[in-house]
Amino acid sequence: MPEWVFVALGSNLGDREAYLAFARDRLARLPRTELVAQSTIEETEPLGPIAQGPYLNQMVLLKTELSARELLEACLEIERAAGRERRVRWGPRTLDLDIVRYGDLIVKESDLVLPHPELENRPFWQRELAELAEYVRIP
Ligand code: A4P
Ligand code: MG
Repeated sequence: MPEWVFVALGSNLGDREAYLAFARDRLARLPRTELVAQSTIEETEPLGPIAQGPYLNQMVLLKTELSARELLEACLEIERAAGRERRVRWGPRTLDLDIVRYGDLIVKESDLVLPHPELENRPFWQRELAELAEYVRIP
């Protein structure tokens, strides 16, 4: 059974629009996965303790038969392909992909937490989720 999944895209380095477009394209091409809808792109002030430039944020709705862990691996691979370097936590990045919700799945592992724990602190994620919610239909 495919699952409805919300993935957050963020970029605050380089050609931010292009990195988001790259991520959408790569997510849409994943096996057993359909990109159903995308939210509007928002420019947001950086959250967290690190001085850095503003972000472009966007959310996409996927319908996928990949497991949460397979999707996480795919997201990390797409970040690497976008030249992402992991230096400081919450630091500037060409591309960040976060799985915000994977259906109703609840996970609390060291390398995967679902729903994403920052959801309640990020009004822009909540707005984007609300925008996409109308596309979720029982198959
Ligand atoms: N990980 C655990 N749960 C998840 C999940 N649900 N989705 C693990 C994706 N990854 C998950 O991430 C570290 C590890 O988190 C991953 O390897 C994965 O196993 P990372 O991307 O290397 O580190 P990070 O992004 O620096 O930290 P983190 O905790 O993911 O932070 P966020 O939430 O990504 O925040 N300001 C604005 N305005 N907009 C933003 O989008 N983003 C951040 C980064 C900071 N400030 C921001 C924004
Ligand atoms: Mg992240």
